[in-house]
Formats: sequence, structure tokens, C-alpha cells
Amino acid sequence: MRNDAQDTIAAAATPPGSGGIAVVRISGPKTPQIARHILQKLPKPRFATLGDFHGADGERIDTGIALYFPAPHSFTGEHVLELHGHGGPVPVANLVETAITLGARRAEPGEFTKRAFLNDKLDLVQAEAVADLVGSGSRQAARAALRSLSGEFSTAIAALQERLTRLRMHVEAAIDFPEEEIDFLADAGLRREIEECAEAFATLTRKAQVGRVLRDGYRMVIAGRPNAGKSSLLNRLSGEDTAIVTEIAGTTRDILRERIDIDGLSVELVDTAGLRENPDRIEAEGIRRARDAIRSADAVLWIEDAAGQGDTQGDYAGQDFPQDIPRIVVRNKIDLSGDAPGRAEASTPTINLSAKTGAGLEALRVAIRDLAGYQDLGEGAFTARRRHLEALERSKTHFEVGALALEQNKAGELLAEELRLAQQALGEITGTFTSDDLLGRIFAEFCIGK
Ligand SMILES: Nc1nc2c(ncn2[C@@H]2O[C@H](COP(=O)(O)OP(=O)(O)OP(=O)(O)O)[C@@H](O)[C@H]2O)c(=O)[nH]1
Ligand SMILES: [Mg+2]
Repeated sequence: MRNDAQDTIAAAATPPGSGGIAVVRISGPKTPQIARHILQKLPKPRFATLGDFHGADGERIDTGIALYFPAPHSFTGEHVLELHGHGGPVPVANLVETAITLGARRAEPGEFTKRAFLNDKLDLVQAEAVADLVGSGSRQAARAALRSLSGEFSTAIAALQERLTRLRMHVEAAIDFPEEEIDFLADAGLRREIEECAEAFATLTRKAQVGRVLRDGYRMVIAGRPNAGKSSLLNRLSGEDTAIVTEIAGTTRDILRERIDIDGLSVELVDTAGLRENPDRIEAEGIRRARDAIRSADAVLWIEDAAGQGDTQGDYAGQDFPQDIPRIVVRNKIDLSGDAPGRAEASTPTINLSAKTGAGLEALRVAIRDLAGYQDLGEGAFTARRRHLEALERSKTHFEVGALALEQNKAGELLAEELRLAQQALGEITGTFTSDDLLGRIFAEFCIGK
């Protein structure tokens, strides 16, 4: 893909309003002539030059620092001029309008970054990381976005592409000599390469999942029977008195959301109506919404009443929603049942706690972090998006289908073709293969001037 934009764009790169300084950025072929007009001379490249800024009619409109970056050594890869003037709406508007009078047009959202992408200054993952860094909600997320921006995610994808290429070459070389009877299954080198690819897919998927959670947060729906203590737990975890708590079963009907921070992991907790048979009409609507919330959740906090007697309807397994959503079982009200607080022995992570006293709460926080994969973050985390995970998943499926075809039918051609498709899906992540439509959607989320 190539940038054939011939027009020059201009926009304020700093937010609207008043501030110490404001930066107006101009990029494109007409930048030198616009610079000559505004500054009355072309500034020395890459040097901070103090001087007056002039309007289209030659009038002095501001004074400040000019920075000129000739192509291709700039953020966009085009001629770029940055004007650092006084941070007020009027001087900024004057400068942008001057640039427009002199032949530039107003930049669209994300257009500077889009040009950087089209001119191969950044790949798509890095371009998206620019927006993720700007929009990061925690220090951890900012650090991870910076790592994506520096190319750590892109490098990991490139390494996987490289592995797939080697495997493909191996298979295609074998197909090209059909006269030699080849037994793919007996080829130990090939088997090893396939195993290594499978491992590389698993590792990258795990890291990307954590990266997605870092960017978007982890959404957990609190669900269970009425009166189990869902709203009490929401209030206890968030430290706020958001949800109404009463001893009446069926108190909560609306969906309630509260964001909490667990060691930098941003978790969105969603409190829902208790699930039971024969609810009244309002409650029935609440239960329908609870089921919907669960379907789009990253995980479920399934609350049971540890002190409840003989309530056999409180099992997750009996419920009418996806059974494969990761979940933690919380056995609440241990102040009444007398169970020991903390993690209980069970195949599904299970925590004994009391929303009333707070006993066992720390164990729940640890379990949430573990479930989100947050513990193996270390220093290597980078941000990722749902789009990346979907493409990665598709790529992995192609690889697996191909590997299976080889295993079961000795179908080397099928494997080669699936590997090609797997690589194409990976290429969508970094932008080697993309549609204009996708680019439009990605850059539309940016702010103007970025
Ligand atoms: N003793 C004790 N009581 C609790 C505990 N957690 C909740 N309760 C009580 O249980 C009752 C129900 O609590 P809620 O938090 O409203 O329960 P819920 O699951 O949100 O109920 P619905 O919204 O009706 O589905 C209230 O009277 C709470 O005070 C606990 O850990 N120990
Ligand atoms: Mg409730």
C-alpha cells in the first residue's frame, strides 16, 4: 500500500482550549512554501527556530518556535512543519486558517498517523498503539501501549510469520518433487516445526489476550440466585455503596456497573438481577438482561449462598447460558456458615468469603487476576485489540486445519494452502493485508491532529 495523497493537511496537535503552548502541525508537499510564507524563510531542518508567525496577508499573528522536518525524515514521512505558538484558541485558529488559505486543508481524525502508516513509518499495530497510548487509562496500560508502539507486538508477529514461512517452504519443497515418494509423517524435522508453530501460536495468543484486557479492561458479570449477596459483593469490592441491598429476594433488576482496579488491572463489575423461576414482569426483564450481559462478558463471578439450606438450583451448570465462559465461584456468607475464608478445593476456582465482613476478599482479588492471565504479565506486556485477537484466532485455525490434514490424509498441498491463509490473517494485524474500510474505521477513532 502506498500513500498517493498529494494534498497538504493542517490541524492543531494540542487539545482545544487555553494552555501554555499550542502546536499546529502541517504535513504534505506544500509545507515548504507555507513555511516560507508564515516564517518568511524556510527554517533549518530539525532545528528549533524562534521567530514571528505571519498570517496570509503578512500580518504578525503570533511568535514562537518552528520545527521543520523535510521528507522522508518526519512522523508522516512527508514534509512536516510544527509551529509551537501561544496556547489560546484564537492564535491557533489563526495559524490553521493561514495554512488553509495558503493551500492546505483541515486534517481528518488520525490523518497524520494514517499517512505515517501509508508511508511505512509505522505498521498498523503501531498506529493503533498511538491511539491506545493517548487513551490509556492506567500506568500499566500506557506502558504496554508504548511497547506496542515500539514494535514489540509487531516483532512477535513477524517471528511467527517467519516460522510459518519456513514450514511452508519445507512442505512446498516436498510437494514439488512428487516422483520421490514422500512420507510427511515420517519426517521428524517437519513434525518438530509444526509443534513449534503450535507453541508460538499459543504463546502469542496468551500475550495478546492479556494485552486486550490491559487496553479494554476485564468485564466480569456478577450472577447467581436472588439474595446470594451479589450487590453486597459489588459494593464491597468497589468500596462504594452503589447497589441497593435488602433481605428481599429480587432487589436488583437493572444492570449496575462499577469499575475497580486490581493492581493496575481494570475490572468492570456488572451486577445483575438474581436468576430464578417465576419472577414478576420487571424481574423477568432484569433476568433477560443478566443473561445478555453474561454472553458478552470476559468472565462470570457466580455467587452462591454458603449458608443457604438445600438450595440445589444455585449451580452454574443448571443455567441457561454458555458453559465455556471462564468463571469463579464465590461462596458468600461464610460468617453464617462457618467455612474458612479463602480458596476452596474445587475444579472451578472457588472462593469462600463474606461480603459482610470482608473475609476472603483478598483471595478473590488474586483469583480474578489469575483468571485474567494478569499474573504472567511481567515486563513483556503489550496492548492488543479485539481485532488482533480475532485475526490471530483465524490464523491459528487455518494452521490447525492444515496440520490436521497432513496428519490424517498426508495432504501436503492442503497444509501449504492453509499456511498461506494463516499468514494472510496474521498480515491483517500489522496491515500487510487490509481493506480501506478497515483503515477508515481504525483512524476514525483518533482525535484530529493525531
Ligand atoms: N450474613 C451475611 N449476610 C449477607 C452477606 N452478603 C449479603 N448478605 C445479606 O443478604 C441479603 C441479600 O443481599 P444482596 O446483596 O441484596 O443480594 P443479591 O444477590 O444482590 O440479591 P438480589 O438483588 O435480590 O438478586 C441482604 O440482607 C444482605 O445484607 C454476607 O456475607 N453475610
Ligand atoms: Mg442485588
